[in-house]
Amino acid sequence: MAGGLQTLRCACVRACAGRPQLNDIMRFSAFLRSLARRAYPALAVALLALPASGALWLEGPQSTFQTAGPVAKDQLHLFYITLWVTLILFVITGSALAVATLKFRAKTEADEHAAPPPQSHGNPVVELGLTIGSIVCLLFIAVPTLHSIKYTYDVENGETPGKLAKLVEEGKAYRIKATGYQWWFKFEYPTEKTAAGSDLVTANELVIPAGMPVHIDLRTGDVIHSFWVPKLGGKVDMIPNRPNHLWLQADEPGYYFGQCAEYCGDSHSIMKFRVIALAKDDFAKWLAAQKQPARAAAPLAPTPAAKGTMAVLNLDGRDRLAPLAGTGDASVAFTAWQARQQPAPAQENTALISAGRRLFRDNNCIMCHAIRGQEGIGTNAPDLTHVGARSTIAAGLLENNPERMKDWLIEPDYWKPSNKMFHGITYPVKMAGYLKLDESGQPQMNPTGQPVRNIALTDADATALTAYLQSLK
Ligand code: HEC
Ligand SMILES: [Cu+2]
Repeated sequence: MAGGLQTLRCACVRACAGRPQLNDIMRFSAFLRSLARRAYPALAVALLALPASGALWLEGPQSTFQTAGPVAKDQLHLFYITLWVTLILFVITGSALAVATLKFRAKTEADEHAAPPPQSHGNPVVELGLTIGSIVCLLFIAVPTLHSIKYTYDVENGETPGKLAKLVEEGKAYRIKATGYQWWFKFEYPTEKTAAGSDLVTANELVIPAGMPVHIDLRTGDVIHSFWVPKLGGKVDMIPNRPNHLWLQADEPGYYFGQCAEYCGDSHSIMKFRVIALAKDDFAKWLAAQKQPARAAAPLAPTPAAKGTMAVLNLDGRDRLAPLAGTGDASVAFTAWQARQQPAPAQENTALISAGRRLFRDNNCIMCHAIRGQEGIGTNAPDLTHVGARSTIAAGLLENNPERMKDWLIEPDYWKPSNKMFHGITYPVKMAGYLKLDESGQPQMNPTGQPVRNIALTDADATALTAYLQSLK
């Protein structure tokens, strides 16, 4: 191999200096042949390993090959059209290349020295034929593409705000607003009013009616994000100062996995969400429960006595990639989600819950998070009014169970690097999270160079907060 590289180098040097010597060319082609001898087995191993590694498996929670609604179906159909056209072109040009290479290659020493064949320039039939052929191929792709763009943009017969409003009123379509934030999603229901008269708001788990087109207005609270539910449809960008929208429909009730699909900063890859599609009655029931203020499982406790020491998360044994319930099997996740909708008062510790509610109020949590009907009033972070009824926390990253929630509350930054709960929000308003910020929005440092804590929870604090948040069904 080293000899081969040496040959390559001197062939190049001579090629630049002038005409390469015949000797170099022959040694170089011998080198290429030896490379090919080694490459074939490597290629064969790679081809065998590919399906074994699962890379060619076309199923999974975010597979676009297992569609569950008309928009995703249309997009898959378009993919297949493009695939077939390009595959046929690949086979034709690939075969022509293979035939030319094999049939006309230099087989003997004499061939290597033979004069080049007569050169031809310009052949109107070939040139016109190739041009027309290319146009036909492009049309085969372009026509369905344009059709899909139109089809997937607007709910049928809902192309204008007025027409859409009529469909929504008649119960033929549904409307939702989704806003991306670094690194979570807010979902608003403009047609559903809470008892207090505000629009219903939730986060990270989008519940929709099944079997009905859902128009989703896409906005962003900061940078560009992109909304994508592979089995249902997308992806459309959420762009600052540019209202966008899409529609999708889940044909059957179920649990679907979504993902931000536009790089948006440190924790982009774990900016996920879920879509839960419910049958008509179940959806109505869910809406009625969500419109209720937060469940008051216990009153606000009096201010607690002196604090203990801050909790330190023992990182050993905490697997950042621990699978969520139902990852890969949406029906398990759906059942788990349904089971979370009902409170279980028998298993609740009301003293702990009231202490947690007090801690929530006293630790600034209320400035970022809303808990409707109780102390939380913030709107720049996920709405927690019914957080106990969600199946995931931290934008689809962690399973929502007491252990995981406590882990998250003690050290959010370990789970989601740079997240705004730990580092504080600086846009559109400045709000300190777990770290204290200086005037410019940077973390304040103490003399030893450590960031100053604004929120520091003890282990007992985190346990009580968890009990409180879990009770919010
Ligand atoms: C500076 C604003 C801020 C403060 C203060 C704050 N949070 Fe958060 N919190 C956030 C943001 C932003 C997220 C979303 C993080 C993400 O997923 O990227 C979040 C996420 C959460 C979640 C997960 C919600 C979900 O559905 O994914 C819980 C639970 C939570 N916070 C509880 C608390 C508690 C308890 C406190 C007080 C100890 C607190 N937060 C203080 C901003 C804040
Ligand atoms: Cu994003």
